Amino acid sequence: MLESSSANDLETLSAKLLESIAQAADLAALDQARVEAVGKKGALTQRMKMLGGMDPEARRAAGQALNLIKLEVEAAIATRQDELGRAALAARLAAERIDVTLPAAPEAEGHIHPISQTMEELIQIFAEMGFTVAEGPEIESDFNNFTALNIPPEHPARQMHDTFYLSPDADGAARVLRTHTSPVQVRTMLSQKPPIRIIAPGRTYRSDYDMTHTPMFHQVEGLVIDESTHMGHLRGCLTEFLRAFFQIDDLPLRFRPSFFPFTEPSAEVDIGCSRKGGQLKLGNHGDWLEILGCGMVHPKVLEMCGIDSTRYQGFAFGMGIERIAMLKYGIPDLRTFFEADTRWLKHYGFSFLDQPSLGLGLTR
Ligand code: 2NM
Repeated sequence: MLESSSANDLETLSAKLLESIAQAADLAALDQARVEAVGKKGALTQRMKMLGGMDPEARRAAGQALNLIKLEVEAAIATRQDELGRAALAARLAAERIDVTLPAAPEAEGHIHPISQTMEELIQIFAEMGFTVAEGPEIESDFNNFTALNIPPEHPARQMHDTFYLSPDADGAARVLRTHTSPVQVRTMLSQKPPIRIIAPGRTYRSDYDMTHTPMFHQVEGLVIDESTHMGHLRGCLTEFLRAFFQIDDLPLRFRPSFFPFTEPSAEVDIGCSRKGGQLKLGNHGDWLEILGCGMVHPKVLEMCGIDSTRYQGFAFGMGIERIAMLKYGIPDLRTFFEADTRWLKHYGFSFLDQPSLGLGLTR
């Protein structure tokens, strides 16, 4: 026992413990070395326990020596722990290194649908002319969609095979998928006092499907009501809009007499074009292309919508958004608008980062 605490023996033990601490390859090995040195049954702990059986002289010398070794061992453990921690961090940093100079991985890019783009463009133009955007539900009452617009019961638009009829509402009133956005104008007239200056863009539905018709399509209609609004205002407004939208400053317009139940007089508007070589080109080229319908709001419509037709008058117009989008952007086939083909969208769609200039070009 006494022998095992000799100075020589302690030196050997100390060297052995320090060596195994220095050699510990990771934190687990280091902890193992710590347990073997200063753990409950560690070499130093065991020797400390032996001190009690020694005579005082030897105990003091051996105790001092053991304490020194213990301090040395504990310092070595702390040092090695620090080294291993740094090495682990360095390894992690090396493994997780990011080269910020590498080009970004390509992202799938979305596109704005031509209908959305066209709506934004026309809203911008009408907004600059003082119009606000009005909206309404796609499921409408028969009254708002037909009756208030002076559409007679025998009118073809009212036929079952032209309109999507829904089950009646709780009060038994007939309901339809709106066949135009005019019910939005009806709601506006019923709820607001003139002057009124709104456009109503949105989805509309008709039971029709062929080369040039889809059961769901988009319209924008406009309504202006004031005390002295006249057809000259209608002409000026539509001229300004069509020239701004198609970005053709000298685009000619032609108003032809027509008929709608909700306007009197009514007109259809043609814009100048050329069809030379089977290619359609808009502009002042002598030929004409029908583009929209319009007229002065029928007094009966004003009255049914709660507006005094002896005091107020106004104009309205309506056009198909697919149609003007096809003309502006050279999209040949209507049905492709609704096929959700991402290759088509990539070709005809618009980038969020590359918006063409919009509006009338006014400075704000
Ligand atoms: C058109 C053509 C002519 C129109 C009329 C109205 C209302 F509600 F004020 F009576 N809204 N829209 C109208 C007039 C629509 O689309 C070709």
